[in-house]
Amino acid sequence: MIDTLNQRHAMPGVVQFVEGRGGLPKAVVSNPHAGAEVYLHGATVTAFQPRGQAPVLWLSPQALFQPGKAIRGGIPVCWPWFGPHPADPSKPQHGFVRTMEWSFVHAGCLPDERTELRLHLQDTTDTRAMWPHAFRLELRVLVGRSLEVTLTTHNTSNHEALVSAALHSYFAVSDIHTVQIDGLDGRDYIDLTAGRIIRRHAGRAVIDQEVDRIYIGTEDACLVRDIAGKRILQVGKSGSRSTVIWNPWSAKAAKLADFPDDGFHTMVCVETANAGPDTRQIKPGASHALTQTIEVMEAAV
Ligand code: TA6
Repeated sequence: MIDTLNQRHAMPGVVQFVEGRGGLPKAVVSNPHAGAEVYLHGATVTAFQPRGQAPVLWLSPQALFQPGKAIRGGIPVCWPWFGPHPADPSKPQHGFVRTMEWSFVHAGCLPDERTELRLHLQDTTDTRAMWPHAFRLELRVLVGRSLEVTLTTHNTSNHEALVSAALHSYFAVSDIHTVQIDGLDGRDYIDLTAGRIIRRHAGRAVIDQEVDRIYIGTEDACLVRDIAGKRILQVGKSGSRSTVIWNPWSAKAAKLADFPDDGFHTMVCVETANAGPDTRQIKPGASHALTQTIEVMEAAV
């Protein structure tokens, strides 16, 4: 598999394929702007590090790199439903594509020396048993000073499809106690720590307990101010009307086998999504693109 991937897609000095953790194949990108890594498992971006910066994405040291398990960290792809299945709790949380092996279809270099990777996935007998639609998914990753990730859904079936989805990004922060998140002021959110009641957010978001919120009807970028880390992460988006904020805090972190008990101190999820009332109806033959763009701002925090 690795040899075939390198024969077809490697770009000497820029893109190469290696056996990653658990022996799973991953693409390793190195260009003048940044380094990055993408596993074919779940099409999961697990690393992004602009030159001269600390790693931007958080990856659990206890993450499981094995069939059927989602990678804990990086940018898991939640699709075709976000959270528990709306009607059948026996179906996997966050859909089924983050645990499937995607096909790597393209690696290329843009004129500005950004690196473009594309991965595809389409329906199978197993997926149709869980979700009765034909589909083709593409994940495109653009590695530059910023990281641009686009999940495009192609509804190749002959009937409308309801899709909720998320680019479930885990960001590395120096100290969660000094993190502030801008961009959510005045927005309503579904509070999953309080029985999904809807609250209205005012001001900056701080994380001082378990936080699990789906902000709805928002197309705004977020700024993750990592005061202790002396940097700001800008999380921009398009094709998305929901933003999810999550930190498990201590009790829930202790219950997650693939999450260190103290891991909540150095991560926060800011997810570009369409969930709840923002679920998308995709007509037969139509497509929808969900994009998250991550950039380290040079400005002082
Ligand atoms: O991103 C928020 C959330 O839906 C939380 O409720 C929590 O379950 C998190 O996703 C992680 O889910 P996972 O299935 O990856 O453990």
